Amino acid sequence: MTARWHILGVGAIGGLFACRLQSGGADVTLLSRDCEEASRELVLKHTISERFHFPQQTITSNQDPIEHLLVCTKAWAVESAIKAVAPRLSATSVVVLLCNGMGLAEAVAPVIGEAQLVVGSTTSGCRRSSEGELIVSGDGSTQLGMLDSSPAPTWLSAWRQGVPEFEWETGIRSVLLGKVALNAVINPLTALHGVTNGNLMQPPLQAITEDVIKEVQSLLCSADAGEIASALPTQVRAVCNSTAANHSSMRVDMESGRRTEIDAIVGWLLSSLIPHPPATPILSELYDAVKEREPEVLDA
Ligand code: KPL
Repeated sequence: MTARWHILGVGAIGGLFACRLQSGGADVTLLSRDCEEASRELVLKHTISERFHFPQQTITSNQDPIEHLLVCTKAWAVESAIKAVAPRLSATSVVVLLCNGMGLAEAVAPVIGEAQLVVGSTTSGCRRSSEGELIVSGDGSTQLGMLDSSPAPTWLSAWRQGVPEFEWETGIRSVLLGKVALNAVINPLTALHGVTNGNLMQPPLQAITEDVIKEVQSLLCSADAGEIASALPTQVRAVCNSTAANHSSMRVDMESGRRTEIDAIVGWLLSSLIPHPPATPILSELYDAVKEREPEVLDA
């Protein structure tokens, strides 16, 4: 039977996964906050250019049940976005969070009732061109899993067929911790210096990148995540190289005058990972510098 997926948060990553799931055989509908159009075309440019067509619903216009919901909103918008569709969820629904940052599952759990919550991580590189096309700069890898380490569910077919380097992961918390550590290194530096991800691997920013990696490693080691800490330098290098031309999501947000995900990324590492974190002066300074640049009136 064809799986039905609704996508909430159709930015670069949400759009990319909408195309990937449709390619994998799923029946995909886009959810929009304000767009009245009943359908939408997305153009995906990778090695070739492809056009995908989707039905579209405004979040509140339709009350049909949602079977599978993929959430790709900004971290700070996840809770309110899911609240808006919560009446369409039931005990048989699946909600997949594919967002940057940590602490989101805990915030969302009370909102989704008995629906099943799945969390995920991707290192896929994708940006939107000024014409709105989705430009893929790196396939990356994508993992989904449940925080209680449940084995793979039966609805993964479209993911396995449409998403490159996809895996179901029973140790998803470690994957998310690795990703938040990676984002804590790459995102604030690229945003504050206005550079591409690849620039972090070259002088003059290579030295500060290495210093930030060391501070993030010290946080991870104090939280008994030594293995993730050891893998971090290689991970940062690999992602900076595979998405070298990319603007990180935090850079894009900052340059567009939007709220960033600094709280769910660096804020979480500094305040929620462990009760008594070691001193991380550079990371704390980066956090403050990004907060200073956040717009005063936050968009929703
Ligand atoms: O997740 C990302 C982001 O920009 O938020 C990376 C992996 C750094 C790719 O740009």
